[in-house]
Amino acid sequence: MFKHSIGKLFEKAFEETIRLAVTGLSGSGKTVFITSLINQFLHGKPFLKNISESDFIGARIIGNPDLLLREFRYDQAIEKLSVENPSWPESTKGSSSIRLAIRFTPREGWRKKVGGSRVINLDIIDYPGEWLLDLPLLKQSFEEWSTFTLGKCREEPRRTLALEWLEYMEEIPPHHDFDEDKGRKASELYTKFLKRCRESNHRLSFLQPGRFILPGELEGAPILMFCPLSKPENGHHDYNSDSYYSVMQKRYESYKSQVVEKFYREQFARFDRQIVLFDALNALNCGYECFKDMSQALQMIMESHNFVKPGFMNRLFRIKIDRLLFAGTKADHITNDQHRNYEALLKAMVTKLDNNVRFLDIETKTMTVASVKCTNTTVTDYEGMQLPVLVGKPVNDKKGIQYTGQVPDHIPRPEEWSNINFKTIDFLPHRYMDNNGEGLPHIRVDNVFRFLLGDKFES
Ligand SMILES: Nc1nc2c(ncn2[C@@H]2O[C@H](COP(=O)(O)OP(=O)(O)OP(=O)(O)O)[C@@H](O)[C@H]2O)c(=O)[nH]1
Ligand SMILES: [Mg+2]
Repeated sequence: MFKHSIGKLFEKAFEETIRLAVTGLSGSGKTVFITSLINQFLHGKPFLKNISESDFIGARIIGNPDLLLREFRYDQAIEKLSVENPSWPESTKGSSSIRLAIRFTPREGWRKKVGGSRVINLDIIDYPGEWLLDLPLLKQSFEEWSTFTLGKCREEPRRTLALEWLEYMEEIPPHHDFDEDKGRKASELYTKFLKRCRESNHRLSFLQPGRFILPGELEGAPILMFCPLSKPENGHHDYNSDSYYSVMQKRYESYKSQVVEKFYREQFARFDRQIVLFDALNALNCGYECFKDMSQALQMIMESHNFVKPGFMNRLFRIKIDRLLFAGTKADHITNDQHRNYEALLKAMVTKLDNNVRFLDIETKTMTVASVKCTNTTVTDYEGMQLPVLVGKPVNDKKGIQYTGQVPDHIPRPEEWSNINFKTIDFLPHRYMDNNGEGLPHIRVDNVFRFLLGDKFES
């Protein structure tokens, strides 16, 4: 009895909260991943038993830990997967969070000796990877950012996609007095250009500022009304504080301090662990430009974790993240024999970047996962050859059997792209039936858990 109440006391005193951030570019699979992770916990015994020494007792959702964020709607996502004709959860905007309380009895350590169980509050925060692409702005003046962005717009495919915006900008001499309507139109056309980049066949990822595409609560706010602008030429030294250039410069600086810096200080700096999801298979599908652009975006995302490095960033904020996982998603879009190549490709992408970015005190890893497995691999006879193929329910295609080809095991060189015989398609999820007590089918979500959180459940 006495041991029990002491145990309760200690349990409360040592209740731990861990903030796990889940990020990735739009469509990378954040919502589906979080849904699967929560679902595995709620059906936790088999999921946890084989990944930690702890004695799992149970887990439950206890709402939203962050009053400033929307709640992550697990109930809606699982409902979509559970109905007769299941579909994927809707695309989400901005960030959201949810808290899971996980109760377990540690098998080791001094806490075990005082008896009772332990509770870990796992706060999962879903936020757009696009917002991490804004970090470099903190180091760039308006002039530098404008020069960099306008330079990128001189190259295809951006050049064509930016045409409407660039033509309009010819009507806006930077040294002229700012006109609110024209300024708004300029920023709207710039936003349209960014969205076009993302939605075109090229599916570009390196798009700044991130809030222009995913404004969250800032939709329509004047702080988002600016765009890159050339500095007035030499003959126009007389531009004043009411000119287009000056006004947009001021808004850019406000965006940096009131949006970008605020996000890093108030959210990012409080994360304990982070997973960055990216759909490298889709980038491969879309070709060289898309893949190159995604790699560049990934580099920016990696750099945003590098604050512990002494220097400029260190003065702004220090981050707590000590484990960081780069996960290639939708591994069920390829046949089993290609998983090794997918893994190697991801490793190559991250290692290449890792050479440029030193992670001090952050343990990093790459992994390929399928949060919700929708396919199986089988072998079929094709012109006398035994071909591995996927069997599942394709989204837009009646044919249930798909040959996806070879995933390159390295970053393809520009001249190799024409030889890539790889194509993935989207699949629908199978109906999820909760009544057999099992979690959603997945590939390696347990490994993700083990790397990101396993240590927290040991003692
Ligand atoms: N086959 C398969 N498809 C997946 C998986 N995860 C995500 N998808 C597909 O990818 C799409 C996007 O997944 P989401 O989880 O909504 O992606 P997101 O990152 O939350 O996207 P936004 O909310 O738009 O930022 C889904 O609608 C599915 O089509 C997976 O594990 N397997
Ligand atoms: Mg989402």
